[in-house]
Amino acid sequence: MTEELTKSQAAIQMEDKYGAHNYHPLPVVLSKGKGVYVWDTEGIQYFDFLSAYSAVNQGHCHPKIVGALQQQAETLTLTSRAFYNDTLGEYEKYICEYFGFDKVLPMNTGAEAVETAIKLSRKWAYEKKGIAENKAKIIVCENNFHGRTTTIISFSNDEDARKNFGPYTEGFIKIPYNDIDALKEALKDNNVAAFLVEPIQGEAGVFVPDEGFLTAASEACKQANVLFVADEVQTGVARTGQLLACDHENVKPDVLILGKAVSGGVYPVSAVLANNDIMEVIKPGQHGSTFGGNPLASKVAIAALDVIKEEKLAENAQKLGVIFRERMQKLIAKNDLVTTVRGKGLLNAIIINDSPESSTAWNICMQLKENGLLAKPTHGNIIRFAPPLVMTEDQLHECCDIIEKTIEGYKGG
Ligand code: IF1
Repeated sequence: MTEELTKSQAAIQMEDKYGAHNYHPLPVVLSKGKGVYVWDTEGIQYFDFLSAYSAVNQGHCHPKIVGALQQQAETLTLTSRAFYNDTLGEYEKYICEYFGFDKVLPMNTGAEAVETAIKLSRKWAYEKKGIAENKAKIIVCENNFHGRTTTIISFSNDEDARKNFGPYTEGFIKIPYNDIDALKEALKDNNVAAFLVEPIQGEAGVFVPDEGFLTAASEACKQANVLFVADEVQTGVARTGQLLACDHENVKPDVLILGKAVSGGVYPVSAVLANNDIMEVIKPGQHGSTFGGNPLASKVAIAALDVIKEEKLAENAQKLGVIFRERMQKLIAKNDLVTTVRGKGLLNAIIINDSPESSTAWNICMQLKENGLLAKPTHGNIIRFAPPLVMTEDQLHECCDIIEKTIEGYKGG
């Protein structure tokens, strides 16, 4: 007689049988989320220390955001842009004033917003900068992560992300991250339209550039009449202790890319913001999306961004981030399994003292799960820690206790 499967086992089996195997999730099956907590199908509670890759900054199922979704869902969900509606203008005004830009082009996923920014930058280069058609180039950084579309993976150097997805889109120049001299050298090419950069490289392993890099990069781009395009899909919306990671240096990008926590993880919402001299190159029929800027997305995004300010989540991320890194430094001082902690606000990572090819980081995450905290390695031996920004100081200490207990008690294998 076959043994009765648990709900979790059944769910995993179904995904394995019917779903593409494009992920390798930690073996936990979640069925409920609230604030900083998630519960699995067996009712076990965990601290969520990934926040759906920084989409759930406001905490799971935030009542104000869910309420906005529910109310609009019973009113008007989607009109397409073939007609006007009574929410899009309100949302566009709200988000432009919120981030300080003249205009927004609303999209749905982060990758779509990155693609939009690439198209916008190229069009600006041809029609405003005067670069010869099809000659525009965009500078990107090694070890970037900007999404998974064919054009975006064309300038990735992550073999898993790009191998056998060719032929690749041309027109990208790769430079080392955090290397202002390499950027200045690349900017000598008169065909450069834009510099596309993550203010902190998330997927690569939470690489924080040197203090002043963003300022120097932005100024070098201005000198070269090149657009400074900040991909804040993961670092934006208060995650790093400021509203935007660029705000740590008071750098204002020419083009701002947002996603993830713009909706608090309740609905796919992304956005590209720029001033009129750039955004005006886009004319009717030249770009769009069925769901882009729909009434549901608009109301959810307004509520999600309200929550960030009302609950002072950037300030909380800044404060708790300092505490977190101090706690990790104390752990590093007494245990050589962890060598480094790095990050800003509540976007942090620890480096495990083992080869990237080892399964140590994965095994530690499996043990963290057993101890009530969910996190996942980014690359190899790096574990990203990104809890919801609504976490309290006491909860953060409880999580650090779990991490400490897990590292101290790790027996390998
Ligand atoms: C996956 C990574 C994080 C992003 C930045 C654009 C996008 C992302 C800076 C695209 C998306 C997600 C994608 C998800 C895992 C996650 C991720 F590990 F892939 F790199 F967060 F670090 N710019 N990041 O981080 O946004 O289209 O996904 O809405 O693809 O595995 P998206």
